[in-house]
Amino acid sequence: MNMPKIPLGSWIDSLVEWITVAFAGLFSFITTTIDGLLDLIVNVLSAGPPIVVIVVLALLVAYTSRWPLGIFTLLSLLLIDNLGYWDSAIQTLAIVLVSGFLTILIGIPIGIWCAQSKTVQRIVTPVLDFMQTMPAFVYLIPSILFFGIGVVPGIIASFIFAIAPTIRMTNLGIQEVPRDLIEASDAFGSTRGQKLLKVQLPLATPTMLAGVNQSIMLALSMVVTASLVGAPGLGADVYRAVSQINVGQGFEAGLSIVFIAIILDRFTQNLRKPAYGHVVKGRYVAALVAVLVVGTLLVQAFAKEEAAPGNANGIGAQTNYRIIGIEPGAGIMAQAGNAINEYKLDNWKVVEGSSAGMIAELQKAYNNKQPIIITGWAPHWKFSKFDLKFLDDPKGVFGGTEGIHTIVRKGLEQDAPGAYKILDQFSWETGDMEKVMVYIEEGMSPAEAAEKWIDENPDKVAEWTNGAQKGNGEKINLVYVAWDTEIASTNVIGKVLEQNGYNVSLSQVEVGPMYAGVANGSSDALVGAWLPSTHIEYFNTYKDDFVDLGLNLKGTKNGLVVPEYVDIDSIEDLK
Ligand code: PBE
Repeated sequence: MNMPKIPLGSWIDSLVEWITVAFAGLFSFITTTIDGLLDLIVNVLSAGPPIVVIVVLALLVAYTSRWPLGIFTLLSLLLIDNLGYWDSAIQTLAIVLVSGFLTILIGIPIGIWCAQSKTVQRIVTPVLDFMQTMPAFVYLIPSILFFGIGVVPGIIASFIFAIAPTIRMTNLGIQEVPRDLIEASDAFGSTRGQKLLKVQLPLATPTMLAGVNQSIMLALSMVVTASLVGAPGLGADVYRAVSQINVGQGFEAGLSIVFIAIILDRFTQNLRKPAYGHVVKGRYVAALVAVLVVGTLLVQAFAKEEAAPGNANGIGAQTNYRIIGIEPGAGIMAQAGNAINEYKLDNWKVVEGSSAGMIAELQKAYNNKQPIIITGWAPHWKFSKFDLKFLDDPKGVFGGTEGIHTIVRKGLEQDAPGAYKILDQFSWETGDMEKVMVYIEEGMSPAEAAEKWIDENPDKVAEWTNGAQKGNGEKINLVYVAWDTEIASTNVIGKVLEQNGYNVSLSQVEVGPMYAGVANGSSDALVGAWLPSTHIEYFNTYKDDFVDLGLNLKGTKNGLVVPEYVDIDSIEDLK
């Protein structure tokens, strides 16, 4: 029997779309609040020279967790600073602290409620199970739509992923309060509130804090994931290292995360009973920290008044000086970085994330007619769906028009001559590729779209397969990055190879790994080498270890792209 597919995915899509519109006000409120909170923490931590902040933090950790951990904190933070990851570490710390704060703010009341009502507990428990088992990646998708690209969707996703232990342990802690103590407090006629505040919560505190500690550690484990949607910090450093295959940088940033994890873990474990609590009372230390924080903020507030940036209504102020970028390893990201230098756009930054995240952000801005600047490339379906324009690039930083090459591993010609020939003869035009992209954008799966295009263009395909010997089920692996252009081309050529007797698999990877995979022979080919400028670094790194089969498409273009309604025309206008 042929059961129709239940359209669960499209129901969720419509639901999310509806929520995005209906609660737009709420979401922008949340975004502003969280952003503000983060800025606050980052500002305080980056106020003085790193050494001062590091010493203060080390003293604080020593106070709660004894001097050896204080020394460890001192040395490890100094090392982080020395390696050049201090700013990232501050960002990461701020992200984790805000997620932790939100978990306490929301998790503890829910935990208390669960402890007080069996019905609530029965509803909440499976929800928590669901939240913890659903891959955290999935939360990123609606988060981008609701909160836009940047750190906020990352925090929200971390928060959803991390809140469960706080709720569970609060509930558990309160339920574990011995019956006789409850009976005693009842016998003395205490109200529910008194019972909760004076008996249950104090006795439950150690268990609750164990939950908070776990939540914070879970939030920290999310920082790399969060960087996919543009959250800055050590997570982004790790992601960038993967994207560019930079082993050393990956290790350094990873090590910094480990240090921060150890420090945060011990610190939160000992917060309730500071190791030197008998020497100085906890509340004095807390008061001192509060004075330091507030003092720093006040000083900064005064200092800022004077240094207000130039044009308050310019495109920079309207877009928060953000250029919405894509995967950190993409060639266009390096070009955008160069553009910032060449055009002296000192205030501007390029937000790292993913192509899909960039599109979501574009869609959102476009719907609200808000100004936005993205890193964009053609061919791309976005030009047929939205009214967009490239900003002029008088200095030629984005390399003018170029093309896309096919690159195969050494030895493919001998091992699978037919496949080699087809890959070599593969060549099409921007209009062809655009068609496939539009089919996909309209809802077809990439494989279906590729098949449809192949059915519609038998002549072109015949030229590619002309004279190629049929395969005998040999395995061919194609690597690609999840850029719309490469999704289209790789699926089309993959299908063609399959129809010619090859057993084709496609692997989606990051940019660096795409090149490295073909160079070390673990993958057979890639059809997404943007040359001569976009991928020149990768190309030069690996060029001796693979075979460049030349162009499969001409006339591509990279640059900064804005919607037509944004009234600037050149990158120079960003100044
Ligand atoms: N792109 C699309 C890629 C190549 C394909 C322009 C985003 C890049 O910048 O590396």
